[in-house]
Amino acid sequence: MPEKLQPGKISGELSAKGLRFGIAVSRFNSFITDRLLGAALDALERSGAENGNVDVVRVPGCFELPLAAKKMAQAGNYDAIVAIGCVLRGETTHYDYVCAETSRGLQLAQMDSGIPVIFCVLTCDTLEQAIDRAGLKGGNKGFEAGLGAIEMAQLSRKLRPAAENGAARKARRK
Ligand code: INI
Repeated sequence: MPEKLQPGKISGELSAKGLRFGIAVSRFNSFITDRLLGAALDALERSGAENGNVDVVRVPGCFELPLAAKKMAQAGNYDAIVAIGCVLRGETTHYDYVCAETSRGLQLAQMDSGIPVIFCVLTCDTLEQAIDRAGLKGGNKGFEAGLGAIEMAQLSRKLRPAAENGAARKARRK
């Protein structure tokens, strides 16, 4: 590492105050997704999110998450979206199609909209693996997703085009 060069450090702080969040939740495997949702809301609340700034949208299954996430992101009302779901492997190849299209669609949703979309979709071989990640041995991936949404929302504000930052600065001065 060179000794003199001090690069600027840009990172998103973990404060949800004043930020707006949209959460899309799959009803399929709701035993798991409700626990992920609870933990995501807990992370937002503990980090300062305010009533009225968080909306939850329910969809039938993971396959429907990308469209809901994209529409929420494009609505212009949210600083970040969290997509919550759980896919459990069955006896057929259905699992593979749902996992592939859900992850691909959610990535497209954030790349098309420019709004962070956090991937909180468990893809597990067994129910036990999912339970471990929804509040047992493996912690709760919903809580991590909530923190990820805050960090990415804050970072996106810092990385937005200079013209928008100028407009925002002007608006704050008024
Ligand atoms: N949806 C899930 O969210 N998890 C699953 O495990 C699952 N399995 O296994 O079938 C699942 N299927 C439904 C799918 O997401 C769609 O809702 C359905 O195909 C209608 O488009």
